[in-house]
Order: sequence, then C-alpha cells, then structure tokens
Amino acid sequence: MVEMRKVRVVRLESRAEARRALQEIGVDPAGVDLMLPKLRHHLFRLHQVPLRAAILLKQEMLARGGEAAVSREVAALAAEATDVLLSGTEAQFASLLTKLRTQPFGLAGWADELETALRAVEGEGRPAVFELPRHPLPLGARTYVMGILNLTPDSFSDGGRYPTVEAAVAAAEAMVEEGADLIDLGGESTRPGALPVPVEEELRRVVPVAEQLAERLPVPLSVDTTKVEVAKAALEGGVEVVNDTSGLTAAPELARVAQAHGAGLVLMHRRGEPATMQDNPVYVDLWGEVLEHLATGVRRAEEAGVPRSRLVVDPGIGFGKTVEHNLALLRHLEELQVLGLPVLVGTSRKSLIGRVLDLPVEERLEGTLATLVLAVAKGADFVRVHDVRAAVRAVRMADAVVRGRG
Ligand code: HH2
Repeated sequence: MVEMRKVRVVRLESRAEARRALQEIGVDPAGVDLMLPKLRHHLFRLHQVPLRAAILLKQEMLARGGEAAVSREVAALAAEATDVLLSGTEAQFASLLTKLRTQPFGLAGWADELETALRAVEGEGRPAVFELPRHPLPLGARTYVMGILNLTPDSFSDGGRYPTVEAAVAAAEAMVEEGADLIDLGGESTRPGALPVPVEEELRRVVPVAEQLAERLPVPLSVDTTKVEVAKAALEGGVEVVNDTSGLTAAPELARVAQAHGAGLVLMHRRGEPATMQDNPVYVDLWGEVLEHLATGVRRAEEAGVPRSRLVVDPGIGFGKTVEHNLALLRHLEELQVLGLPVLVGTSRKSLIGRVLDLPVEERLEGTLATLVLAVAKGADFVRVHDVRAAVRAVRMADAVVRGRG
C-alpha cells in the first residue's frame, strides 16, 4: 500500500473540477449532482444596494447559511444604500435567487444581475469561437499571441521601424514565422501624450500594408484605430478585427462598421484621450469603473447587431492609469470574467514595467513575459506583444501548466 498524506488542500476552479473531485473519491453518480452545488463557493460585491433591499438580502442569505456583509450604517438605518459582500455556495445562491424574485424593493432586478454573474463565472454562455470572416479562432484551448505592427513614426517603443510597405510586410511575415496568431496594424500612436493623426495620413499608413498582408498571411489581421474611415478601408482591404482602444466612446459608429463586415471588435477601457490621459488619473473604484465602461461598450456593440461571439474585452493597461492601477488590474484580471467574453491584455514594454524594474523600453522583455504568464494564469485569451518569439514560448509554457496539454 502506497503511503498518502492524510489531509490535503483542495481548490476547485470550475464545476468540471468539482465534478472530477467527487468522482475521484467514488461518490455515487446521483450524489455528485446533489453535492456539486454545495462544493462551489461564490463571493460577489454588489454596488450600492438601497437600504431596504440590503436588509432583506442580508436576512435571506443568512437564513440559507450564507453571509451578506453590509456597511455598519445599515444597522443604524443611517445609509441610503450600501455595498454588499455576498457569499455562499452555488446551492445557497440558487435558493436565494428564487426567493429574491418574489420580493419588493428592486430585489428581482438584483436577482437578474446575480444570475448573469453566476453564469459568467461558470463560463456559461461564453462564446466558444471568436467568429471572424475568414479565420475563426476557437476559444478556451490556448492563449493567442497578437503581434504588434506599428506603422507610425512615433510609437513609444518601435516607432519609425518600417518606412516602406515592403519593410512592414516583411516584419509581419517574420512575426507569423515566430508563431503570431494575429497581427495588429496601427497607424496612430496611442502612447501617453500622443497627438491625433489626420485621417488621410492614417489611411496612407495602414491600408496598403493591410491589403498586402491580407493576401499573404495565413492569420487574421486587426486594425488598431478609433476612426470609422480607417476601420472601413482596412476591413475592405481584408482586415478581420477592429481594435478600438476607446471601447466605442470615440466613435460609437465603429460598431455598425464592424457589424456590416462580420468583423471582430476589441473593446478596450481607457480614461480620456491619449494626449491627456496620464494627467493624474483618479478612480473611486477602479475595477467597478473599468467593468462599467466595458459593459457599456458591449451593450452598444450588441445594439448595433454585433454578436457576442465577435467581441473581446481589454482592461487597457497604461491607458489613463497609474502604475498602482495597472498592477491592481493585472492582479485581479479574473474580475473580467463577469462580462462573459474573451479577454485581451496588452502590457508589452509598457511604462508600468519600466517603473517597477527601473528599466528603459529596450530592456523590458523579462518584465513583459512575467506579466504575460500571470495574464494566462488568470484566464487571458489574447496577449498583444512586440516580441513575438519570446512571448509565444512563455505563453505556450504557461498554457501547458494552466490548461494542460492538447
Ligand atoms: N496598447 C497600445 C495600443 N493598442 N490595443 C489594445 N487592445 N490593448 C492595448 O493594451 C493596447 C492597444 C499601446 O501600445 P503600442 O501599440 O506598442 O504603442 P503606441 O500606441 O505608441 O503605438
């Protein structure tokens, strides 16, 4: 008989893992279904629940053996609303939702919000494929590496590297050789302090390269732009994704353009305009605000007819954020799960790495790789990078640990 440790710590990240844990110890199949909802725990933070609703909510969750933490002002009836930390098993939440739907004070609406969040953390309703016109990408099996091709004279780390169409095409081909799964073309720098580029100039930089690459590359292209004219011309030239760093705030019509071409749409969070976004950014609740901005973008995209299977969300590392904000976004990247969409993260050579390690832009590779690996561990589906070869190796290795092989 092999000696085994008597007590072990178990962390169950998904329903599938919980099911496996029960099956491994030989639980009766009927028992698996009964016990599974009691093994999965959830903790949600609810923003500003009105007083009477909060009191009922607390009472109902406590009655089910869960917990609902509220502000101390609630007991004194001295607050109009309170944030709530709501904790319980899946079984307790299921029973709570049924009850909330029969209650007054807007609790039925909170039940809907909670149900959406519960479904999202379990991965239910999450698109299985990033649907693109010519190169659809199945989701969930590995992390895709998006190579950056900046066709700009002033990008912060690689501006002015490709003075001709031929040089840009060769650079993109080299990135694909190194394992890039997509190529992101940018004709306007979004670095802090960058000034807007006239539309004719952005078109001149992007469209000829896009047309050449669309014919030659076996991978999809995206265009990093906030301009309708540029997105349109690029999509007509064979590009398959619009990467909108404003998250449909600069030009909401971008959604209709993407929809008309059956294109993918990346919605990123940013605060303000690149020219001024780093002037002392302040957030009351960083994640709360980032998620609301992205959810609004998602709603706009859906209203324009873009299906969820064509959407990706991105927290926008470095866009109107301090180093501490950027670190907090990376530390809790799993917060994005609540949107139920694939996630893209862009940290490559960014100033947060320069500031933490005190290194210039050409020495930020290792720092970049560390952030990529953590992003994979926290569920990123896409990473946007300059150094494709190194990123592909780091991400594949991280994927093998996190998701297993094959
Ligand atoms: N970062 C940059 C540009 N576009 N798009 C998405 N979706 N996510 C990002 O994090 C992101 C982005 C900034 O980096 P870079 O392209 O290297 O620099 P510049 O904007 O100066 O060209």
